[in-house]
Amino acid sequence: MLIEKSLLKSKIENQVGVLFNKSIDEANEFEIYQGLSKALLETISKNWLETRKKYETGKQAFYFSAEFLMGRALGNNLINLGLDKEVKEILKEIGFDLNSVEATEEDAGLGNGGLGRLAACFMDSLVTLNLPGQGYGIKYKNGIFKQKIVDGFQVETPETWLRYGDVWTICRPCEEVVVEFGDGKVRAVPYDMPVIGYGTKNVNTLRLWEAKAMEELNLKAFNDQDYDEALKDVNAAEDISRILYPNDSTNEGKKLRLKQQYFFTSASLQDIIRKFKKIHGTDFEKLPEFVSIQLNDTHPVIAIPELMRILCDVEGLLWNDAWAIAQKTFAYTNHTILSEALEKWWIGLYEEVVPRIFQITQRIHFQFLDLLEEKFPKDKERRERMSIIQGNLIHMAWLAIYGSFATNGVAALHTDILKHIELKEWYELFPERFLNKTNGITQRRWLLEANPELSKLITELIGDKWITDFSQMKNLEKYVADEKVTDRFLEIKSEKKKQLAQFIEKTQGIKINPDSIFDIQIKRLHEYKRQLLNILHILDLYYRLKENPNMEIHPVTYIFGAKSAPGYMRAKGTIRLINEVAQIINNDPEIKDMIKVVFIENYNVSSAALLFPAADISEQISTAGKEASGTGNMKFMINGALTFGTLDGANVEIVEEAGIENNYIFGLKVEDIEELKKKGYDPHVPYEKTKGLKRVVDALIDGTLNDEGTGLYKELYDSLLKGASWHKPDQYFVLEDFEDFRKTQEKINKDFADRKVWAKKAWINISNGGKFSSDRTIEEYAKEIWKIASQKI
Ligand code: 26Q
Repeated sequence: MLIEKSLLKSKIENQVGVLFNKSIDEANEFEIYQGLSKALLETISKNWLETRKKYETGKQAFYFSAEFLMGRALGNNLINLGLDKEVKEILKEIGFDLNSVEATEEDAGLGNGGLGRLAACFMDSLVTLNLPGQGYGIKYKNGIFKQKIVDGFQVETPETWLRYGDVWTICRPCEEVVVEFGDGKVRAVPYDMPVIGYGTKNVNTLRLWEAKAMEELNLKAFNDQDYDEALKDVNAAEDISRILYPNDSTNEGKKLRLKQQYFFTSASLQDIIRKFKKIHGTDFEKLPEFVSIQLNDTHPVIAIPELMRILCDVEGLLWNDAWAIAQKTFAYTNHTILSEALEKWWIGLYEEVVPRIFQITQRIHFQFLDLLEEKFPKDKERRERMSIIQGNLIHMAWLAIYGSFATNGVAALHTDILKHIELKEWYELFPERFLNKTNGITQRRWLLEANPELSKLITELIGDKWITDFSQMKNLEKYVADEKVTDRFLEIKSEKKKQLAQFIEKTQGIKINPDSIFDIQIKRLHEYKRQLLNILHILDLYYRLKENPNMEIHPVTYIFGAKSAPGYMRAKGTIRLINEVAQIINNDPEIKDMIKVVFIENYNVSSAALLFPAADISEQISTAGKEASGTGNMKFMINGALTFGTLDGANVEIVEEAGIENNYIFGLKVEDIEELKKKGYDPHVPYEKTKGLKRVVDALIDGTLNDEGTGLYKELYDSLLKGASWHKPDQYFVLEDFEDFRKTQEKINKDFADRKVWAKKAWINISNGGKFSSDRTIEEYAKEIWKIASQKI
């Protein structure tokens, strides 16, 4: 045991005293949360220090990411420390309920969605595997916005997780560094968050940088009573780490965003180099032997020219030597093929923000042109397609591939599309650099913590090794014919559905039937993810039920959760549409609760933990080829939901593992779409010929539905049938896939009735989820890319 119960209890009392000068009986739940967290931090502090020292001398991997979507820390840390039961008892003794105490913690929402949450799962796996790996990012003062739904519309309000500081992070003032921009310098102040592993004493670090002005106040201006001027530099500096950009799929070439990227990568590299020099001196050829840096998408790719600057300008290396080092140090992960998401910076802006880095980027660009000329002499078209600087745009993905030793996709299908379609010519040039690393998720948070009931059953059957070796899940498969087991699964599922129903009633005021099918789509709102297809089908089902009240269906509850980028009108229109359809259906007495529609306000990591375990159906319905991997699909699977999806991203591997017959696959495949595009796709064809489709599409504009004069629904209608200069109509094939979607939903509805058969399918999914642990993913990165080995303290 890490700490005796009585000692921990007195530490909590002590911390509540230190922090708030209160006795336990005076403290409220939030104060207990803080006191308890500080007591835990104190408990692990020696191990944390020891881990840092242990890692110092060997090779380390650094995960550079603009986003870490950590969610809440306390519950997860208690479980990983094995202290959850003890602390529950301690709190009970002093008159508190652990769940209510945990609920006072704000989510650390320092990410948009999949990419940010992946980084958080990776942190958990790295430490649990005792791997010397550290995260580097930004300590945003405001994370992803809080979503309010007002009259069905999304309204954004600022998120303020740091309002009362964060008890889990510690400031390290003496490791501050200075980052220089074209218009002046700022200080980067490091804050460290401990990353606590499961069943290990190792404690890893997530280092987040906060931007501060060189001077806290312009005193002269202040004395002259020019108060705006007095704080001008302070605000300009602090703006850099003020807010997370809420875009997750469109590249906005904003100056502040570029500043954020340079700010955290420069600070992190300076930190890494300083520590390297302390141990190895100036023997920089050795850098790749001791340091691997993973670039999480293109957001931190400016690190490549920044390392060149540090090595050449500061440390005095020759260009060619420095380049060889940089190329062997960086690896790059691609998370998207959507062209609108690929980061490109306008050279004018880039030069203004980071003038020296611009010169270096230009030199890299010319050097790459020389290489191309050598390999493909006089191939002008190829040169134009592959140039790092194209016209007046800097193409960050090209810089990443050229400046690194590895480029990976995040699911098998995605990597194939990169190699053979999107990055075909790059693959031709550097075939040995391309790798696949199928994403994973941590079973500690998404099963052990989120679904203790199912976890208990699993442990009873196969022991608890699965918690750190998820391939053990396969041992569950032999119970598939044991009805005692599958019945228990059904009971647990029913319990999780009741818990979610309670939450929904409390937070949304909607009563739902726990015996209905829980059909859940939770993810960022984007056209390619096709929430529109889902809601149009629900509307069609509603109309069919109205026409034919005797139609036999099993009751279904359709649940959505999604944030839209604030400026993304079609996504916002879809949210409004979902909410309006929900209003209509939920309040129609003729429907007699056969269908219900719920939109979960402010979907985040904490509500996700309630949603995944309660699902019967996991909606993964993206246009084939568009979803790089998906990770929610994996969280549903290991909690016994069946996938209703297209053959896209990691869905392909999910059905490979669990069997296509145990899931519901529909719709166009990547090849079908290629072919259809070649033939020429006209969405008016399915619109006219698919029974009932015209009715629901027309409802967007014929007055049936009301967007309160915003034009949002007309915009959705046009996206399906009219297109625009920059895209063809229905570029995501919503109308073409409608019929198969409906047919497959009908099959699901019928199949659900046979509870025993359904339970077996769910059980097979659970038993075959082993591959989708982020432990497996991280082991692959560690062995094949970073070449690091575990270092247990
Ligand atoms: C880019 C430029 C300017 C501002 C913002 C951005 C930006 C920010 C976030 C672009 C993309 C993102 C996030 C992307 C993301 O979450 N991608 C998802 O990554 C997951 C993990 O690999 C995959 O499972 C998903 O398929 C993929 O969509």
